[in-house]
Amino acid sequence: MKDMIKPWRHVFKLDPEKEIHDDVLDEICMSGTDAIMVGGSTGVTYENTVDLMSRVRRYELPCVQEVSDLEAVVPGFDLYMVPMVLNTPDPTWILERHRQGIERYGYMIPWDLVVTEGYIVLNPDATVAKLTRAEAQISEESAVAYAQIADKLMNLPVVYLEYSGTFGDMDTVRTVRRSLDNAQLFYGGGITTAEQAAEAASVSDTVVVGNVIYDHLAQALETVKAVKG
Ligand code: 1GP
Repeated sequence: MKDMIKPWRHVFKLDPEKEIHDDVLDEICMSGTDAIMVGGSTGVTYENTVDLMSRVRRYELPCVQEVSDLEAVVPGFDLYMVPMVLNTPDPTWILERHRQGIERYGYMIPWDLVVTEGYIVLNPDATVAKLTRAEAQISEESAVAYAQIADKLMNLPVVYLEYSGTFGDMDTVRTVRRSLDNAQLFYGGGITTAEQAAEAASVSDTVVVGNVIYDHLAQALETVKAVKG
């Protein structure tokens, strides 16, 4: 089951806090993207997540939850992507939330559906950077070192370079990817055009497209072909 992410080249990330009209959701789910990821940094609740999941479930494509709040974990997703933010000095976002979740709900966690993401947050202005107090202004060498902690020391299946809200430094993304042996590299952040999507796809394994869905749907849809050819 966890291996289902391996062939993914393009993923749309939907924020349960944001309204999305049925017609827009239809275009997103029928776009040819490889999967829908449901998640956001703030305002994610059980109710808005159930609502969005059940609407996406009408389509055949995989639908996964990126877990950011314990109270909002909803049964019925294909997989649960669990971030560990590596570049924060605050253990809350590396271990503590995870410990609390396992202590409270461990008996019902479907471990075979859990995929851990080694998150490296690289846009200091992103909500996730502020929330987790990530040290986002780091050198390329540090980003590579964090990625290698995830890949080589922790054996995490996914390294996620999170530039949420701004288009990232593609040289850094390329260098990080070259430093990985096994982890799958997800890139997310600031993709608003087909060109950016193609560029990000050329230096990462999986491209995540978020906000542009809500701002410029037509451009969001173009990113699918740009990534998948
Ligand atoms: C956010 O990485 C994703 O978690 C995508 O970022 O919303 O900037 O596209 P954008």
